[in-house]
Amino acid sequence: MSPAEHYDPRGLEERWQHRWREGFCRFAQPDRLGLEPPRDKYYVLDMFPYPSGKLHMGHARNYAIGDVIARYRHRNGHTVLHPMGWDAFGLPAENAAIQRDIHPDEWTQANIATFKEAMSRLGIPYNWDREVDTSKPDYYGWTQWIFLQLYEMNLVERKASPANWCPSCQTVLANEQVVGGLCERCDGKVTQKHLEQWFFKITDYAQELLDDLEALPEWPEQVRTMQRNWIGRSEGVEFELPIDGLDEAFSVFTTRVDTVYGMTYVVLAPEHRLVEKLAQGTGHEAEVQQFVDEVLAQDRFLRAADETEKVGVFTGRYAVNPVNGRRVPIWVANYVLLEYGTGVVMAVPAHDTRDFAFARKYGLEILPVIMPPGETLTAAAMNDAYVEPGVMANSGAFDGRESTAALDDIAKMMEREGYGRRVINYRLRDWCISRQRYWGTPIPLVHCPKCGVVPVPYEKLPVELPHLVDFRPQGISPLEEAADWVAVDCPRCGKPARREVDTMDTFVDSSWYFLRYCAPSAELPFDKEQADIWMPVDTYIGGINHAVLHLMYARFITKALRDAGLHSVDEPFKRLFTQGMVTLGGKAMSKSRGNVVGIDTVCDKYGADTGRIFTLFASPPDREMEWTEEGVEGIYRFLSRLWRLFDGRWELASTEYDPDSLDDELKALHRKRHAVVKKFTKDIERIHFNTAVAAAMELVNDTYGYEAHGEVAESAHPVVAACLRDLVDVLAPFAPFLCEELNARLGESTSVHDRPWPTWDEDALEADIVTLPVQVNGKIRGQVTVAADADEETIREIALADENVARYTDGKEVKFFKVVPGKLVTIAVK
Ligand code: ANZ
Ligand code: ZN
Repeated sequence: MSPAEHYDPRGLEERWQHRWREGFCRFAQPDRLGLEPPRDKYYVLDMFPYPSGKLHMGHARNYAIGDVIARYRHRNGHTVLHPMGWDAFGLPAENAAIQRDIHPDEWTQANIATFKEAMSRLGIPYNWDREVDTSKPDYYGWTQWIFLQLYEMNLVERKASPANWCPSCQTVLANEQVVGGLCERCDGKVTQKHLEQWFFKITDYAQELLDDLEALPEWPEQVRTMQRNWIGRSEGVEFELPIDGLDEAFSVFTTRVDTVYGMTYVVLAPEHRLVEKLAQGTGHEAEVQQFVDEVLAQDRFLRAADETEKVGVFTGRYAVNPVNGRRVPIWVANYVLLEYGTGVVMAVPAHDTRDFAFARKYGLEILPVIMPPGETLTAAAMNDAYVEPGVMANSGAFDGRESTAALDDIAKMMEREGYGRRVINYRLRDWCISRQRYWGTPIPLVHCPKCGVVPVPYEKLPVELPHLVDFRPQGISPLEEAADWVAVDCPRCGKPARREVDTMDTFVDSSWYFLRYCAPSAELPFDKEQADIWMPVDTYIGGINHAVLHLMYARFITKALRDAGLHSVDEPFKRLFTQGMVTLGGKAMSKSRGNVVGIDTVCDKYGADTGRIFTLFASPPDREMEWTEEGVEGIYRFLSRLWRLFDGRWELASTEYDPDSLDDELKALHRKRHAVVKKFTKDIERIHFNTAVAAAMELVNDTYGYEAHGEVAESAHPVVAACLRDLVDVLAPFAPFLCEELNARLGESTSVHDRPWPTWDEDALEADIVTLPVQVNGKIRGQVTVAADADEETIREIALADENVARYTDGKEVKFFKVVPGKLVTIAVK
């Protein structure tokens, strides 16, 4: 035996890094895809990072998940695409650059270099020949190209609208970027600002975006639900209400037209165009104006929140309920939003919780029109709204009808009489894509005094971002400062005109990068034929924080580009996997919190393999995992133990043996190794890596166990040799460096990472030993392990001799003894 060598991850990992790069491993070649069309493609995609700050173990976990899947698929004969790139534009880079007083481009490129280095230390062989950098003209020129396509398709619109404005970031935000009234980026309070903005008409795709969620069974249900809620489809009725004494009418949107006879007042959003006119001449003008001003100064998001107190004011006017001619007072209240439905609500306090609270507060009438089965509600006795269906009352010809059944008939009546119709409403709003920031894709449009808005011709793309020295936000777009750049001849009439100075939301950049990766092209944003081969992404891995934003936008852009004829897939991501956070001290690792463990630190101390396995083993990959020093050390010890198991017998004897000729102990080992291969196969497919690794640990233990009292020989027993070989095989995607080393030392001359994935023998798994729980007088008291074909007599003997069982049976008379084969032993004693 050779003297024991220590497991030295540093030297070993560096050595393999080198050899792989030199061509030893096919999978490690960055240009491995070549030009051949893939036979059985598999597209693994990790959400690309903002190259800001340093990579930490939270990132490492994300990328390790993708790498395990990629390696596994490659070894199963797939042509695997696993690309990486940089979401390089955007606020994080810009803010960081401002802080350090360097240019965002310089800052970004420096980070990209660091990120790449860290990824290579982790041993992740991305298809670097497909790398994208969204801040480079050869990428953002195509983002502009796509903008122009959407413009031609009438999916781009300029709207003056109250925009979400973040005073601290000095920019407009999309609704999706405002969380509970705060800026998603800086947590600052968001205000409203009236601005002309560019929008993508994502609402044109609302129904398809909703319907196609059904075609995504491999997405987490939670994410699909969040998307469904964000789209917020509701079916209802819109009908007109004439205004008493005014030649005006407005419409209301309701999902509960069955309650229409119970409307006792109506409520307008404070921003509604008719508010001022309604109050005119009623003597309520001043009061209404003051109320509106107050509400508009309030936060638009908190305004409608459940916890917010509902406040309002009477306009002095009345509307007429078209179904029964009743006059009802018109109010203005904070809880009605202009952007939803028609911005007017028919209030039915008896059956709507918000309306109920409001009516009680202001002494407005409450009229129950839906009765719980067998009950009669009276306004005075009600403590809250009755929101369930029931039997209609106080509803004219509909009295006595079941409310859910009558709903449709009331809608039909309104349609017949010409003042109402059935409509579908969506909560989804159009996507505001303009930003008053520097570090983004310039919007390829020109404003001409004569021709209006003129798109930049395709052949003039890219519209390059000028290199600005002072790019700090000033409330207007910093690009305004680049006078030479702004001044341009109108592409249509040739006269002096001005470039659009807003840049695009970076979510536009990330809404199509997966298409560029799989089908790079010099003539188009991506090649159609290649895109149709590679798309959809088979597994997409990223954070749950993108459940609505990025994933909704990417789905929309994919559909729009399909409709532009650029490719033919409906959905970009077949399976979505949302990984859990890595926490330190119970909080998600983050640079801003300062609780990060850097990849370099871990690689220096323990090696990449230990870091990778720890992040994948400590908990299921979709759950949080807490980074602990003891935990990493545990994994390091495991890998050292694995190393020692191989040590001294690098030249293994044969792994051939006849399973029928094995003694019990070797047979158990034989069963175990097949079970482990099966477990890894199934668990990698389900992304349950932690249980797979646990099974490998057991096999290591069992092998040591056999060795401890088995024959210690110069060359291992073929079953042990086969165990070692299996361990190398199945752990290779997790610990690529160490397994490559062990594989080489076993005498293999080719890379384990290019070897076919091992198979298992289902027959080997059949246990011929069973463990049966033993019940005494109805309670489980112990268990017995017996041969699967043991007879009742044998089982009885073993069961009664078991010390746990004996505690309840000793000295007592056995009245009853029964074996349910393979399941249970039942004993009754007295
Ligand atoms: C009368 C009614 C009676 C309502 C009742 C509900 C219960 P979803 O399901 O989310 O689409 N609504 C309509 N427009 C609104 C606006 N701009 N701001 C605030 N609330 C508005 O919600 C539809 C319901 O929300 C509508 O149905 C309307 O109240 C209210 F027993 O009409 B309902
Ligand atoms: Zn012009």
